[in-house]
Amino acid sequence: MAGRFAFALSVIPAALAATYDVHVGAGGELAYTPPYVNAVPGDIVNFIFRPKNHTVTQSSFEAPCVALPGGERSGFRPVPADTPPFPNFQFHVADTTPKWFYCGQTGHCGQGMVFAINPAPEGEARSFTAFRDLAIATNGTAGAASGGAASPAASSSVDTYVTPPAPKWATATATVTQGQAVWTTTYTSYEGTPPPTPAPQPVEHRITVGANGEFVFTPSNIQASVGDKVVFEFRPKNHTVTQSSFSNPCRPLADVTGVQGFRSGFVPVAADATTFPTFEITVNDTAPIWGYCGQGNHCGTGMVFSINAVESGPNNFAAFQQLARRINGTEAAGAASGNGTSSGSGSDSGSGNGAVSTTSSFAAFVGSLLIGALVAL
Ligand SMILES: *[C@@H]1O[C@H](CO)[C@@H](O)[C@H](O)[C@H]1NC(C)=O
Ligand SMILES: *[C@@H]1O[C@H](CO)[C@@H](O)[C@H](O)[C@H]1NC(C)=O
Ligand SMILES: *[C@@H]1O[C@H](CO)[C@@H](O)[C@H](O)[C@H]1NC(C)=O
Ligand SMILES: *[C@@H]1O[C@H](CO)[C@@H](O)[C@H](O)[C@H]1NC(C)=O
Ligand SMILES: *[C@@H]1O[C@H](CO)[C@@H](O)[C@H](O)[C@H]1NC(C)=O
Ligand SMILES: *[C@@H]1O[C@H](CO)[C@@H](O)[C@H](O)[C@H]1NC(C)=O
Ligand SMILES: [Cu+2]
Repeated sequence: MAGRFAFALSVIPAALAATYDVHVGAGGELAYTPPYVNAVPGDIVNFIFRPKNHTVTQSSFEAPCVALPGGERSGFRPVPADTPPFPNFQFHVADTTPKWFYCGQTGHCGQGMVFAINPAPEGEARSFTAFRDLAIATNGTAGAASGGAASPAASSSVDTYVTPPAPKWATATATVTQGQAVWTTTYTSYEGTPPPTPAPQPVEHRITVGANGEFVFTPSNIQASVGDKVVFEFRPKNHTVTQSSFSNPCRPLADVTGVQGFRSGFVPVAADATTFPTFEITVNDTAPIWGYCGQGNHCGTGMVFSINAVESGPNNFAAFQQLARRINGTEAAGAASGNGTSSGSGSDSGSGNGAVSTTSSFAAFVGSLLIGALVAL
């Protein structure tokens, strides 16, 4: 295992590898949360065992509640009530073929306590719901008769994918003092979001866009204080920096909320360029900021970034990137937030309202960041 881990580190660019936290039995429920993830080689699925006594045991699709010979298994992980830190078990994703798991505790699998990595989309024969239904139908026993393919009829209309809930936003005001300037800001916040305290000494953060020809922001998730600047530096190809929202990673913020987010527009950079154009925002608010590249399907491959994501909560950077990949850069996450209008197709529709500087001097752009009550992000 250690060897495999080292191998993964050596060949997978760190920025592309994601770790997905999956809670096992959260809230006393017989469920994995989220019930499945879409992952790419190099990613890690980090199972966190909550109280009770569960397992993570690999199975086949056909026999959801039977251990797969040679498969991964955590063994029983008894956890007394309310005793963090919780034990964990990691599964290293080596390929994109679907992987199926269940809890081996008596009766749990038969009640639908199953998990999948890279299941087929809902509606198809080997979707997560079809797998879960099969576990329930066989009541935790031997699985589908004669190991045949699952009947698509086993798939119910219940969509059990749990998109992380939209955070409950609150509106707060704070008096912000920075140097000579004092102003009252209204900002959006939720539990875990720090107050908009300006950095004693504003910092300039730099995010490289498309380094080494990869569809990636480097770094892709930063913490910044009020007053800090974030400078995006565009590398060769033709990317954008476009603000979006957690629930709709690949659509401009304005399309979803009506709030004009920042956007760089397309910034083509020649392959042999030696100076790199930049696009800059000033952080006015510690509420999380989400964004993506609007070129082609870059967003669908995970070309997204966040600023001040609350990593301890469900709406963390990894969940955001996973959502972008899951929807493959296309429509909104249906269940995510009540009014998901879903017309968009992950694009940056125009020149944008930001200024792109072709030198390293800063454009005088201040991001219009999530001011006011954004109830449905
Ligand atoms: C956990 O469950 C297993 C299987 O039912 C059992 O053998 C083991 O004693 C349990 N551990 C605790 C601490 O309850
Ligand atoms: C399912 O299995 C449990 C034992 O795990 C048993 O008590 C229960 O009666 C079974 N239910 C059905 C519908 O077969
Ligand atoms: C950059 O991409 C946009 C959108 O695909 C396209 O309209 C534009 O022509 C591209 N620019 C260059 C220089 O390739
Ligand atoms: C954003 O920050 C600037 C100072 O960097 C300040 O002048 C401006 O009023 C802030 N905007 C809001 C809406 O708070
Ligand atoms: C993702 O979208 C691209 C087009 O943008 C398409 O070519 C590709 O097949 C899609 N992949 C999946 C897994 O749907
Ligand atoms: C959400 O959609 C419903 C009906 O489609 C509409 O009545 C409501 O005003 C919408 N809410 C928002 C915040 O757009
Ligand atoms: Cu791009």
